[in-house]
Amino acid sequence: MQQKLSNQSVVFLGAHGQGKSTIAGLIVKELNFASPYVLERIDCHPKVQEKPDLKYTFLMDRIRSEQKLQHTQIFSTYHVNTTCKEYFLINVSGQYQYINQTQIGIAYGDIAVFVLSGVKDKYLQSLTLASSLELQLQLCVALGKQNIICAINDMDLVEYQQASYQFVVNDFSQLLVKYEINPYQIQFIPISLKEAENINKKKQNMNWYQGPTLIEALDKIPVYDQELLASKPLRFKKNKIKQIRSVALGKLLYGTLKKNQIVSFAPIPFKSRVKSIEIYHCFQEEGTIGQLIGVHLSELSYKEISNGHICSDVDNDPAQECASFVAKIKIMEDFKHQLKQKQYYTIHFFTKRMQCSILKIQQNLNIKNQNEIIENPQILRAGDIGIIEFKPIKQITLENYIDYPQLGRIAIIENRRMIAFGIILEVKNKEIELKIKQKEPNQ
Ligand SMILES: Nc1nc2c(ncn2[C@@H]2O[C@H](COP(=O)(O)OP(=O)(O)OP(=O)(O)O)[C@@H](O)[C@H]2O)c(=O)[nH]1
Ligand SMILES: [Mg+2]
Repeated sequence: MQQKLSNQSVVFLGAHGQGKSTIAGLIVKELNFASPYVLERIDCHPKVQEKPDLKYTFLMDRIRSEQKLQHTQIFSTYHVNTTCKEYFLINVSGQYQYINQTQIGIAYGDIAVFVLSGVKDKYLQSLTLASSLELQLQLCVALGKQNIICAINDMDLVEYQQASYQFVVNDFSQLLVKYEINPYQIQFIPISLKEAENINKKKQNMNWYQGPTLIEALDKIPVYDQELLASKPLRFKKNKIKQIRSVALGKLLYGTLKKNQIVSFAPIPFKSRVKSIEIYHCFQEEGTIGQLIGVHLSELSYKEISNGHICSDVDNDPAQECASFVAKIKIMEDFKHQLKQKQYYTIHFFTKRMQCSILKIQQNLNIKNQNEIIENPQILRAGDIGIIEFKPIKQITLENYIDYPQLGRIAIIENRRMIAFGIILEVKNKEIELKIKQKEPNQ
């Protein structure tokens, strides 16, 4: 019997137009997962006939408006595998206006591949406030994504010069250090769309580069302990990628999801039965941790469950609606204002982003005066570590960091910059009474 491969999701990040979709498409092509029929159809596209380089970009950017405007708009995925791992490639947009989609991608990704341009001006442009590159890196830090790879693209445009590569490596390393990431543990790979340089195979143009290719670097990233995650109560995050009848699409984060299991989708108060489980167009008896799966439900339709709803087992620690939560957060050193009680802030959770008000600042664990703890302070400033109680303005399901680490992390964003990040210590839930959804009022 064929051995089951472990799976990981790879999200491609970077500013707009740096080549994220192109690199993801090239990986699909290099691993021979692109169907000849699809490639033939793409070849006939007038834009591809004008500029053949777009062929692999269009493998990921499949929607007509994306192809017309030549930028990614919505989250798209592709399923590929190498000899040692299965990958879900996640393609997101680099533009700030689609930050919700980008956040879903970051939350789902086990490995983040930052695509940076080797062309100095294009790279420097990607670091400006208008681009969302730094915010993407901040969200990776806040959501605890530690597996990062940097791909330096466009090497053909700088004549494959090592100096251009080195400039980006040195400059981006400084940004990584700012967020306490050790650049020596990160692989920087020079790549190019032309001849698919250093994607799967090394070509002759960059003999000065001795490191692994992009696919080798992905294969080297260790896999997480799937058994440990599967032993916890069920948590499946629903995401609005596609809307087909009563199929909930999302990622299995913890526990096991089996056919005929009775589940609920917090915060809505209805139970449902899992009719079938679909993984990349194949029906399966149960879902595997980390995979992006489609769950066919009886009684509930996709209209009732929306983005960010959490599916859990009704008999084993069912998820609830959050009334308020206490979080320990660290405020960034470059935050120029103050965090005050009763003010509203936009918080990015694993599931979605939402406005929350500060109910109470409980403590300031002032790191500048190591031993001092200030109880009930009125404000928090740059560099402080605080314990704060927040109240979300709308329905949301949250979990504490100890029980469900992936669901217990937060980032506070203001003016396109992260101003604080931290973990959820305690969640005060509203009790939901679960009931079966009745199709007819009298049934
Ligand atoms: N010459 C050259 N062009 C490249 C390379 N990689 C990507 N491009 C081109 O750069 C353009 C933008 O690429 P995309 O893959 O759409 O960029 P993106 O990062 O996905 O952009 P958004 O989806 O808008 O965030 C396309 O026209 C590609 O053909 C490369 O290595 N060399
Ligand atoms: Mg794109």
